[in-house]
Amino acid sequence: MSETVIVSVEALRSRVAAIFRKAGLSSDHAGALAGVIVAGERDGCKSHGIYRIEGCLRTVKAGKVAPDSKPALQDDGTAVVRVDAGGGYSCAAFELGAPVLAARARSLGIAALVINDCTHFSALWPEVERLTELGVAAIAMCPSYATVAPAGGKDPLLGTNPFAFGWPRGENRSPYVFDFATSVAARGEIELHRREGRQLPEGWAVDANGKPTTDPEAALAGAMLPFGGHKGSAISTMIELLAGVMIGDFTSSEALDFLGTTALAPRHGELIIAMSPERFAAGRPGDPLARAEVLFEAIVGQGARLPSQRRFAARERTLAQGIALTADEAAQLDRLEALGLD
Ligand code: NDP
Ligand code: PYC
Repeated sequence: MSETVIVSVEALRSRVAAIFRKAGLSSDHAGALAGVIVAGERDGCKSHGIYRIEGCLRTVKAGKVAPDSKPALQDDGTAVVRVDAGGGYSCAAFELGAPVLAARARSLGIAALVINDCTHFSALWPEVERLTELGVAAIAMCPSYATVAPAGGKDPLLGTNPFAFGWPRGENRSPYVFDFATSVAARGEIELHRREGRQLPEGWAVDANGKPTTDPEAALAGAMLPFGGHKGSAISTMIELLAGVMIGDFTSSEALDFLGTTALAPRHGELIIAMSPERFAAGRPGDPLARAEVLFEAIVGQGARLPSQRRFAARERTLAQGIALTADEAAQLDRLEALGLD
């Protein structure tokens, strides 16, 4: 077994933030990026963990993300709250908009946060989880860049378009959260298979000729497939419409045209909808949070697990014992620390 290096969550966060600051990102962006990347390692979500640092740095070096943009809140008191990310990474824009979104959802029952003109590479569960901490249920979605063929087709058109949902369960329980790519697997998973020299499971992708493949290189050069055939394809198309067309931002196809490569983090927008269960259930019998618990207990009672249960267990473990990095990952981190932007 290859050696591992144990690092605490806090120590890793400060090392990753320092790498980003050294590469020219403002402290706000560096801290927000380090927060989501290290949350990925902490929770055992490697496809959006530290391996993403290099792609973020490449995007800065290519001049395709504004390293010191100041996200700007546009709030006219209505149900649609907007943050213009100014071409910067999305994470700081979300941090600015989230408290306003939650407060608006609590007062109106429902509200949406539109993030425009952001560079986006991260998982969405940190966002819906944050909103559950603010007492609201939330749905988050965004396009990506065109890498997925619609069901029945063979050419990349849709993105891996992530879709996440969170439901608050009070202070003493972890929220109900799911978050998945609308492709069979996230592109990050395919990239990790490529790096580790592993074949893909069948059904993930087709090669450039539209033939099924388990070779990660051929999959990256061909097209990924939507999950659930026509059903995933339709959900992914909905995300292009709601979180691309409707919010006046790039679709996945336009994002790829803008960037010209999938080697950098894509520029587009994001849509997050927050709802207050108490406001929706007002005047109806039963407490919605208590009724939700009955449902969760019935799921778990059959021996099934709730989504994010694995993640929360990983979090408990790493917060107590630290994060185990492989020797390669530790060496890569050392190399990145020695680098500046050049
Ligand atoms: P997974 O298939 O790994 O997991 C999807 C969800 O299903 C998770 O919430 C997971 O919980 C849950 N789950 C998995 N197995 C079970 C089970 N047996 N029972 C109940 N629930 C289960 O995710 P993907 O590979 O599709 O996506 C990974 C990440 O990639 C996501 O966080 C997504 O946001 C991100 N992504 C980001 C993109 C972007 O453009 N920014 C594009 C595409 C993806 P658990 O974690 O506990 O296993
Ligand atoms: O893993 O599919 C992915 C992805 C695309 C952009 C960010 N993550």
